[in-house]
Amino acid sequence: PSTFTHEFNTPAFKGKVSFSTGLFINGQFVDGSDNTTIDVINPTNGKVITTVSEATPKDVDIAVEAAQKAFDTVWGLNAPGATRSTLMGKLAILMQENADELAALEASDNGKTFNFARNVDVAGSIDCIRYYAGWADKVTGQVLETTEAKLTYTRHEPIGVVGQIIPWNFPLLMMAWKLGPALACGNTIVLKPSEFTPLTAIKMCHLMNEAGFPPGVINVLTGYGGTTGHAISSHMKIEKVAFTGSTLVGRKIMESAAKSNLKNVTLELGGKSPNIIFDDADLEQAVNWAAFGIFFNHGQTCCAGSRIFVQEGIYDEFLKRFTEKTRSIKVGDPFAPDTFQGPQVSEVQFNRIMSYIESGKQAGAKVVVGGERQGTEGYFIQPTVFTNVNPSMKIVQEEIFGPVGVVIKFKDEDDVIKQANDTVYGLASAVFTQNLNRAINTAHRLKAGTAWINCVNSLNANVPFGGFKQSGIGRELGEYALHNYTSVKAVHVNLGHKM
Ligand code: TXE
Repeated sequence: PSTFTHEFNTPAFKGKVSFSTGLFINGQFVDGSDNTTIDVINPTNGKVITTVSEATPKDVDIAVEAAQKAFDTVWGLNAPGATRSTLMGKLAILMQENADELAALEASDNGKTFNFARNVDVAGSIDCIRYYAGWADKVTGQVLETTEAKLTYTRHEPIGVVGQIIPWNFPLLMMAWKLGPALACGNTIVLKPSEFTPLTAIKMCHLMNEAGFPPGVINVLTGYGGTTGHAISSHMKIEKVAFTGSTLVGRKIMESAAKSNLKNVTLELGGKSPNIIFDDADLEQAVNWAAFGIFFNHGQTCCAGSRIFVQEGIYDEFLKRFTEKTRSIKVGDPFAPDTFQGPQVSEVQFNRIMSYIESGKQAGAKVVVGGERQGTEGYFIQPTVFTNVNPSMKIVQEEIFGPVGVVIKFKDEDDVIKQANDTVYGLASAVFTQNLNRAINTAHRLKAGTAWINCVNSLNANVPFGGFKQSGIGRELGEYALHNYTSVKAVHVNLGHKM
């Protein structure tokens, strides 16, 4: 397999990084069976950073076999929870020791800033692995009282080999969200990172070997969605698939699962989350959070607060301040210390977002700030705010997944709840007000898996995350995510009932 070698010499991180970029199967780095590779692109300039091996459906078969063998011999019911917990704890420590390198890799192929990568993605991933390390020896069933002639209990058994397909917006974090609960429950894994951002996933394989995970417990296949991803979701020997990505592909995953072995499916999909700002909100805070809500991670956040609803009494003042705030956002080199927003992840995404901006302009919406590409090289886009929109516009209904927000005026609580819930999505929502009753009533009436009050984009490893409606099925994080990775067996023991 090829090797990625790079000498980082940035203000944030200096040092030589070098590792093999093969497929990770059975604890080894190997070439894909067709010997083909995928170019990894630097989104600041469109140039190739390195190549990684491309997995074929045959490689998926090989990885599944390795994962099954590991499940049957050294993992699953053969590895006590304490053993799994210890290994996961070691992995968290190694991630901590390699945090700067992981952040530099994340910034390189994703384009997010080194600072956010280090303080959000890497830090959150370490928290997540550590949190689930704590669960590994606490996954238990229940004893259920039935009759005195019976002992009845449940076992929460690991499912077996699970498939996990993740996106490019938070490459390491999404990997951690997937690995954590699956490993804690004793499953073995075949994971596919996004073809756009494979570097941190491969680095993690080196760390997992160093931590001492037995070969085959975790297998990572870099490959494309339509081939490698499809081979995972339609595999007859994979009993469960977990996916984060677009709603379009989420449907395909369910279809492949239904057409193959009816594998269990969990999905974390898109969103068009409302951010509601009432007249009595702390205006400065509301402006700051609203900007963070839509522009954090360049808008490439499934829970991005992309529809900003502002009550009529403060609408003009909010818009003035929000426009100023948006204008002040520093777009540029991900490794520069004061950059807030780097390039979008890929040319495809760049073009998609620019065409949404164009469609907003064509439909008669008003650009109050931004609305253009930034610079002439790389995939940079100006933070953009639209007003004068109506509910039928694509920019109001569809997930743009870029630094583009719409600001919409509303009258009162009933009006805004109706507008906010007028979407096929239901991932997240936010409310800004200093009135406690209004805050909680609104949060309860919104149809979304998360409701933030006076904050946005706030996540914790022990708090569940996931969508209502077309934003997904199942919950990640917290104790809730463990349910995705166990099969519940009911055991009935006869204590003396005679026939
Ligand atoms: O996502 P895809 P794309 C949304 C966002 C974005 C849009 C398109 O709106 O603009 O999706 O992004 C794998 N079988 N989100 O096209 O294709 C693919 O290789 C199995 C929201 O990049 O869904 C990658 O690993 N797998 C989102 C993963 O699916 C397939 C995060 C996600 O890619 C496959 C990303 C197939 N047929 C995008 N086709 C979120 N919820 O956070 C692709 N893949």
